[in-house]
Amino acid sequence: MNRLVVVSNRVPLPEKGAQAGGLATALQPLLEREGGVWFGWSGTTAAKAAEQPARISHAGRVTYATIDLTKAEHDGYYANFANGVLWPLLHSLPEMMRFDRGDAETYFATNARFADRLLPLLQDEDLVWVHDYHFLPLPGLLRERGVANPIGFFLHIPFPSPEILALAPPAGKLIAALLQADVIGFQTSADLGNFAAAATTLADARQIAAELLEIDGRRVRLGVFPAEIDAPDFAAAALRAARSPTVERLRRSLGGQSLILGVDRLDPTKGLVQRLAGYRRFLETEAAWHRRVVFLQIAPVSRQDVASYQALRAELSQSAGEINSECGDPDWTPLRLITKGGPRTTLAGYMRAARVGLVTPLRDGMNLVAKEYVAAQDPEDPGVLILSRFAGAARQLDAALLVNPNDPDAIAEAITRALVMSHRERQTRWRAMWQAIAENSPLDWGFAFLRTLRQSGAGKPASHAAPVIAPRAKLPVPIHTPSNAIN
Ligand code: GDG
Repeated sequence: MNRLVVVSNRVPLPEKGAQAGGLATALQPLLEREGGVWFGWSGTTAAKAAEQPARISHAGRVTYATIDLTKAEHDGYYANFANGVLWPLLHSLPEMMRFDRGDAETYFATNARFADRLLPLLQDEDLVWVHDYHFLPLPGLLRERGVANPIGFFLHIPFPSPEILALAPPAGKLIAALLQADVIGFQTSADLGNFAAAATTLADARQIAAELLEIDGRRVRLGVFPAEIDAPDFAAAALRAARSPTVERLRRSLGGQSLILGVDRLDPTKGLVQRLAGYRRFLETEAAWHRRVVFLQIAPVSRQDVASYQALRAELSQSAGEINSECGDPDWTPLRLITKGGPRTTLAGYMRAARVGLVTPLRDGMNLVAKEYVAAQDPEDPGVLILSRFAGAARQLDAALLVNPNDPDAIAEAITRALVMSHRERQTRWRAMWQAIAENSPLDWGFAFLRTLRQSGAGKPASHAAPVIAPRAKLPVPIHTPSNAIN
């Protein structure tokens, strides 16, 4: 096996401990088993850009290589462009986008600095696997620096229609640079289809087969690789955790009430505001369930250096306070909103204790929490998953109660339906979902991608002769956006 070099914005440095987030959940098992280099941001901002090479540390078979960001890079590349423009657009939430040309320039320049720092770490036989929206232009920037290794790219989040992506002025330039990868992977076939449409309309690619593009005489393979969890392993962890003092304490605190559970990074795409509205509607319309249910929403704070995330935190706290003060009673608090994270194994135990798993993102690449909730259930007495139809996971978990997350009434109705569902229906639905996830694992996911990358015939220098991005190129003028882009 060739050495694997993974590039992702955040690197789960062992000394920083476990962090909430799907990318690490998906990738860590592969790196730990196969070994390799994990390169990205240290999570630290420094006063000025250091010229020295990436900082190296080792744990097990993994070499971690990280660089600090300057304050300006952090703001322009990470907070404003990656999280303020690309994250909402790729989730088809354009009204949340805040574009500034200077941020876009910093995004490209910071990607170039990552490329410069990665270059000396690369060896001829390495497979380079770049992850997520922080690094859309990195494949092009690496080619421009003469990197001929196979380069794969995986997008963990959804890909929108070209009309929505085109709302970001540098959309065409981003796609052109990304097309310098040999394999580009997506969570669902819908994401892949949207990307193919963007590649042919916003860049000069030609689609020559369902999963094959051609550009400048090179072929770019596309593929669908749904991110997975190790379901049997998570089930075993949930069973163990269910007997732990922490989970036992939660159970005692419920005093026989049914637990409804949500676990999400505190992020606008996770539909938390709409979810609380749905729960409130349930409380308003189902007085018979008062004192018989408790909704625990665990929402570890995320990206608190981004202003819109701080605003969301405040908004959620306010709605939670209103629900408890207006729908609760002196002897009953219907909602517990916790913004602290916890060990993943404890979460597994909570999931097992929950009668209802409420997973209602407005849009989500996959949503591993949905799969974890299924895996955590007691097969003899499983709970019910309520899942947004706009999560990638809904394609595999179609036996969940699928809802439109924008519709509080639909969420309220699904909660009632879940609470009264017969034992038999719960088991039938759960078995179908378990079958959909039990055979897969994050290792299979990683190997499937890397197999495709190795087989793509990538890495031949002749095929990557022409640079696509001139260093410090000026941003192109905004491309034409169809007038019916979003109504
Ligand atoms: C991105 C995409 C895609 C949650 N709280 C804690 C904690 N978690 C763990 C969960 C789960 C993971 O974090 C979250 O994964 P998701 O997939 O649900 O969501 P994102 O973080 O948005 O992930 C997503 C994913 O990448 C993988 O490709 O599915 O669409 O957005 O594993 O259990 N873990 C710990 N403490 C917590 O408090 N340790």
